[in-house]
Amino acid sequence: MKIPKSHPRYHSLKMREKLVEFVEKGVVHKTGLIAHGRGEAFDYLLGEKTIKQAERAEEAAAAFLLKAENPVISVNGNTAALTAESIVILSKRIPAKIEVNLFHRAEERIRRIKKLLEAHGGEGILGEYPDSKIPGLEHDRALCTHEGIFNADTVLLSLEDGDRTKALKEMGKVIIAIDLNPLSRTSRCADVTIVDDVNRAVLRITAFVKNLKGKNEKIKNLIENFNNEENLNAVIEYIGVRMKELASKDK
Ligand code: PTJ
Repeated sequence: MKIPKSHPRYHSLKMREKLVEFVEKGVVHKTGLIAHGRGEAFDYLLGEKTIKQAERAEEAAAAFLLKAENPVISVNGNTAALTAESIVILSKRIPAKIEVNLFHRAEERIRRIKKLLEAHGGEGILGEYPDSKIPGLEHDRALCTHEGIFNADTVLLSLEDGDRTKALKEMGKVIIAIDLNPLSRTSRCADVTIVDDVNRAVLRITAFVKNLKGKNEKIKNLIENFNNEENLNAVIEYIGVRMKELASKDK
């Protein structure tokens, strides 16, 4: 079905189509559609836009990524399908390594995601040949590379499972999470939680990286002044106020 550009939910419907296409291509796991649906519901509550609390977290994320010695961007099926091109641009601008790290690990899917990132100019994509394990996690979810996620001091992850986020945090890493659900375990345990759609978030982090590069004093201040708990609580409050406003409009 051709979606007309005038449709009020054009972007949202296009994203759904893209995800279905990438399930068929073997990039997105079929449960990725369910995960996306949950994200959409939260995005709807936010008004399908980047709110100022998200922007604050995006700027702090850029500061942490620029300060890091070995920053790694962890990419799964959904993130690859939705943002392959902008993830590659971000990785080059920081610069940061990219590692494919899956919840439902399957070798063929890792190769497909790697190819997709390479088609957008990605180089040295890690994840296909893991040689390390994230401690405290069972099964293949723990597999990672020493050069990448295992040795990273800062990890940018998106649409991530709470157990792995917690395990990475316990390894002492700075965790930057993109997650539309401000209540998820990942959101609660990250150092910087960006409650925004992954597409919008990656583009904004990239713009902030460009602006902040070389401004060490500003980077230091942003890192020192960012409080994730406060920012997340402000997001929840924002949703609450918005719901009340919408409810009173209908009366
Ligand atoms: O490709 P794999 O095997 O690594 O699997 C990836 C999925 C996403 C299937 C897997 O990690 C998973 O099941 O994730 P969860 O536990 O459902 O968590 C996904 C989180 O991302 C939820 O809190 C959603 O609200 C959020 N989310 C969904 N879509 C978006 C999003 N956050 C930002 N942008 C989105 N577009």
